[in-house]
Amino acid sequence: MSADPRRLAGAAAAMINQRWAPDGLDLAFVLGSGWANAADELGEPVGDCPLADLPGFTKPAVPGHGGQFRVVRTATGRTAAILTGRTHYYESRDVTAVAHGVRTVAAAGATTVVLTNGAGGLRSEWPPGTPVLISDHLNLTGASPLVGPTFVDLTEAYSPRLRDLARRVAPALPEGVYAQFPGPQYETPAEVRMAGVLGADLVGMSTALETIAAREAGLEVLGISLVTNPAAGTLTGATLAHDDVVRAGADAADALRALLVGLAGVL
Ligand code: 8IG
Repeated sequence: MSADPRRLAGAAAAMINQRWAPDGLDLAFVLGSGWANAADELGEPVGDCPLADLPGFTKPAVPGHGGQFRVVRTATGRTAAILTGRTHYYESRDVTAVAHGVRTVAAAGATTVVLTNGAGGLRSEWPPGTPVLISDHLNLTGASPLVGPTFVDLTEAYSPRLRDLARRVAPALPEGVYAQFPGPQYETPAEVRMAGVLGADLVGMSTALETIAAREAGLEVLGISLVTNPAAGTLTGATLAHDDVVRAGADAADALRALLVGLAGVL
């Protein structure tokens, strides 16, 4: 992505506002692996288009990831964007492309973003299908979407206020630290052990970089992982397959839909 990132996000935001949200967005949901099936019922549809039709977005390359942009009016009368798909760092090591979604919804007026993902879980008490609130992250990509003297505070990157609201909807939601690896390969068991020693409870490939960009853009962030597989080596003998990830999402769809609808009611 060579054009100025802020101008490109502004162009996408202008199109969104003109077509579907003249008074601006209030919030946005980015639905990752396993979550896209849960997009229905978040609100009354206002309009939608393929993500790739908006300036600066490209088609998601991953099977099991959707690629739609949708605007809905929630039950509480708020205007929400739903992105069923995202650009991952591993696609072309382009952090600007990774940040484009959150920058766009911020430019379109959103003040809150719910970032969801599928992740490997390091805790045996979190079987596949368990949603987990992200309390903090380890950015192990060696990359950042920020350039220049942009000293963004990440002390409360994952809003304690929004985590409290989420627990009001789903009191049993556990919390954990999300470590983002660059991918696309899954971790080795040794890398998972390393992440555990460093304090990680979840391993993934998307959300830390997006959160950094979202905080720079002034968005309040709620992060939720769906554990779709035990992280490599945490179950003896098990190997990782993308099909299992897709299946865990399909199996959890009803519970995730209820969680998202509940969140839409309080955010
Ligand atoms: I879904 O086990 C999903 N995404 N890094 N490791 C990493 N990303 C993931 C995993 C996993 N499962």
